[in-house]
Amino acid sequence: MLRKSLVTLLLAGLAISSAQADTVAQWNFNSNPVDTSTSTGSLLPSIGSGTAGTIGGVSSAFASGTSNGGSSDTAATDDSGWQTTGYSLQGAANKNAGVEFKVSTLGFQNIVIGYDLRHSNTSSRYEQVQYSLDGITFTDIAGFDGNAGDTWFNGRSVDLSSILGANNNASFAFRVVSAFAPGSAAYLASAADKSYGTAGTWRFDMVTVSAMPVPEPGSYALFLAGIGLMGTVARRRSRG
Ligand SMILES: [Ca+2]
Ligand SMILES: [Ca+2]
Repeated sequence: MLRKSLVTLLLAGLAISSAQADTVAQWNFNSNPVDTSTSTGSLLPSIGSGTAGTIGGVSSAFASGTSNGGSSDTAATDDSGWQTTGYSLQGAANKNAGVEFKVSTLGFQNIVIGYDLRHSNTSSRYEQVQYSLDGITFTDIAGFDGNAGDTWFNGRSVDLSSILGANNNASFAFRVVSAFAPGSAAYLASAADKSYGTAGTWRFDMVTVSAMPVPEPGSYALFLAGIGLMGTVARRRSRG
């Protein structure tokens, strides 16, 4: 009888540790309801809640999420991406122009950011991802190289599980901004045979925040109780 309840308790514990990541928020930028134009879309999250906006003088519109190979969005029709342009002048404002997302991670831990991004020929080749724990101060966390023009780079992923302050945080935010080429003070164009230009575009799709639910205190207690009972049984057996 005791052994049976121990097994149940341990299975409960295993269920906690092997839980699947949840999608906290996601933007597919598609019109809701769908219409017949990819140049219309939505900045409201398609899953969860949060806000999306531009920074550093960047302007935005909507454009096809399927052209040039397309993003990972599986929408069969009316698949839009979030088109951004008006980036910083050459040699100016490194890591200041791009997009910003605010997503509360209350109730979640082990935060992972993902996105798809189409680089135009003359857009900044280098992307810098930054996170914020207070929505005000942003810190570099990962950089990406978009080394081709008119091309989608899908599945960008940044694991923030080592940033404990990102867990369970109502003020969590992140940015993707244009960055100078490494070791230089100039933007490089995504296409090798083109020059960087402020009219270059970055087109985002499937911006996603995923995470693990913070286990309920009760589940932890159950799991620890199970381990404790196992220890007691083992000690009794070794004495017997
Ligand atoms: Ca549309
Ligand atoms: Ca889309």
